[in-house]
Amino acid sequence: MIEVWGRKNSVNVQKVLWCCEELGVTFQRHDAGGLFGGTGEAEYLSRNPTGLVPTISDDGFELWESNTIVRYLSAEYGSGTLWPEKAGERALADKWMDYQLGTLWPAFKDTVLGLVRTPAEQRDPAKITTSVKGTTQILTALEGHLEDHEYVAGPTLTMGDVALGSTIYRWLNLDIDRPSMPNLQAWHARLEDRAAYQRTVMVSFEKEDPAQPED
Ligand SMILES: N[C@@H](CCC(=O)N[C@@H](CS)C(=O)NCC(=O)O)C(=O)O
Repeated sequence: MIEVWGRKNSVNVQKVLWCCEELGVTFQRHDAGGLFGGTGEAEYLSRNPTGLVPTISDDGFELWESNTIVRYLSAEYGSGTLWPEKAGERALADKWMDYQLGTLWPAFKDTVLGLVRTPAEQRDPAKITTSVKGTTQILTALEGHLEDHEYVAGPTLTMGDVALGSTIYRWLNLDIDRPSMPNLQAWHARLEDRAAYQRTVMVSFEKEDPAQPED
């Protein structure tokens, strides 16, 4: 049985939830992080010393870092689907996962934190503008790649797409200056057709209210 710790409106937790749903593995999620707290407690820190979400346990095997979790789950439960068997295709999926975590998110983070997590009166508009512009520039690489690729590593959905989806969903849905990127938008429309994506990523990414009952 897989357990996932993390609030469901987190960009990184959503990768893991979508991955589990695509793979059809049974999992139990526990709220943690953000207003739910719990990530500073000794029990949580013993699983994940960074105090961040997500964390998983797969029958006692504990793991953190969202893209590493997506790689592990894909390898363990999705060989030939989310985990491409051919090394070249797998490397392409890996490359776009690293791009998401190491290039795209660092540029885009200030936009998301500024517009979603920061009250309007405390925002730094210049910081947000710089982030929006930098993100657009970085996304031209993905837009170009998707001109002749249905999914990032080939003709079918892989872990590469899973790592990118929740970030791109935010880029497409936040109130920001956004140039038209038709290839990226067509790719994202393919993700939107997937029930697992609708259930896990196409949900509110606004601040959660722990007082509200879970759906
Ligand atoms: N590189 C880490 C980053 C994890 C991370 O920054 N998680 C954020 C949520 S997206 C977090 O834990 N924020 C504090 C909180 O939610 O309490 C990963 O990909 O798992």
